[in-house]
Amino acid sequence: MVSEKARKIIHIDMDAFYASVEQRDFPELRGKALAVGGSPDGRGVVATASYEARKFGVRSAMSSRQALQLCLHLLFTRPRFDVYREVSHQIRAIFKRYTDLIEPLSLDEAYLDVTEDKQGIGSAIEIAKAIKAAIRDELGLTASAGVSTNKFIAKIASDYQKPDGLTFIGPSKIVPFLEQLPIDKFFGVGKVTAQKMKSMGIHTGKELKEFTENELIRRFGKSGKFFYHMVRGEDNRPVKPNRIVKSIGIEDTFETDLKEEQEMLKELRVLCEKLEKRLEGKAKQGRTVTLKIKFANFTQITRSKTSVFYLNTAEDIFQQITDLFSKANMKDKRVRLLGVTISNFYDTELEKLNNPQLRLF
Ligand code: DCP
Ligand code: MG
Repeated sequence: MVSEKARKIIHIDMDAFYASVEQRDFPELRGKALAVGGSPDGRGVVATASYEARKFGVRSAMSSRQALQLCLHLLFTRPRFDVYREVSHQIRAIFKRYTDLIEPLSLDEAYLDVTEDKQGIGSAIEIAKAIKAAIRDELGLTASAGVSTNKFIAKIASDYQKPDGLTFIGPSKIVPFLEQLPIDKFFGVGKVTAQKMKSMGIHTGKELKEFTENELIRRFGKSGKFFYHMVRGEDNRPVKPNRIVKSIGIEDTFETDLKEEQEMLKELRVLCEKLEKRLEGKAKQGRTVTLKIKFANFTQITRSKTSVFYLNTAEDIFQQITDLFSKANMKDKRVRLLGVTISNFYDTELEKLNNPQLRLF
C-alpha cells in the first residue's frame, strides 16, 4: 500500500460559545450559571449554558423549564447573533494567519489543514497553541483544539478536554483510541444507528472492527462502508475551504414507526425548531422548503415548495411543511423517518450574482 503523506489537521471549537461571549461582555454574569436562549418563565429552549450551569446538568436544546428544575438560580439572557457572527469573523481572521485551508462548520467551529502552514512553524501542536493564545489575548475567550491526521479524529480530540483543552492524537495512538471509543461518539452514528449497533453487540470501536466491510454494508448500506474505514482511522475527507452551503436539512428516524398524522406533525414541528437553530447559527435564510417522508417499507417521497419570501423561523417553515404534508397521501401509511430541508439561500443567490462562474445554469 502506498501511504500518503500524513496531513496535519486541527479542529477548533469555542467553549460554551454564546455564554462565554455574554460573560465576557457583561462582567456581572461571570462565574454565574447562565443560559443563553430560553426564559425564566419556563418557555423556550436553552441554546447553550455556561460551564457553571453545566455542573447542574443544564445543556443545549433543553427546555427552560427543565433547566430551571435542575438549577434554580439559573440566569437567562437573550442571544445576540450579530455579536456571535462578529466574533466568528474574528476567529477566522486568526486562523488565516496560519492557513487558507479553513472549513467552518458553524459560527464557533472549524477545521484547519496546516500540513503546509503560512509561517513555516511546522508543528500543528504549536500552531494550535498559538491560535488558542490569540483567541484568549485578543478576544478574551477560550477555545478547545484537537490535533491529528484526519478530520474525524481531530474533531473528537477537540472535545476530549473541554474547556480550554488541547488534545493531540498522533498516528500511533489513533487505532487504540478508536478501539476504546463508545460507538455513539463515531461520526455519522446517530441515536437510531447506535441502538442498532448495540443490538448487534457493538458498543465500542473494537467491537465494530470485528465486522467485515460487506457485513456492515449489508446492515447499514453506504454508511456501513464509511464506518468500516472510519474505525480503522481512515478518513481522507479533505478540509474544504469556502464551502458554499446550498441547503441545510435535519431529519429524524424514529425507534417505532409513526402511525398518527398528529404525531407526525408534532415531530415535524420539532424538526422545524431544530432547523431554526441551525439557520441562526449559520445566519441563513432560504426560500425553498422540502419535506421528506420515508415510509415503513423504505420507499420515500420528497415534496418542495418555494416561497417568494426568505424564511428562517420555525413558524414560517412549519407553515410550508404543513401545507406540503396536507397534500401528501398519508392514508394508512406508517412513517419511519421525517426530514425538513431549506435551500435557495439568500447569500448563495447573492454570491451567484456576484460570481458568474459559480452559476450552475
Ligand atoms: N447552539 C444552539 N443550539 C444547540 C446547540 C448549539 O443554538 N442545540 C449554539 C449555541 C452554542 C453554539 O451553537 O454556543 C456552539 O455550539 P457547541 O455545540 O459548540 O456548544 P458550545 O460552544 O456552547 O459549548 P462547548 O464548550 O461544548 O463547545
Ligand atoms: Mg463550542
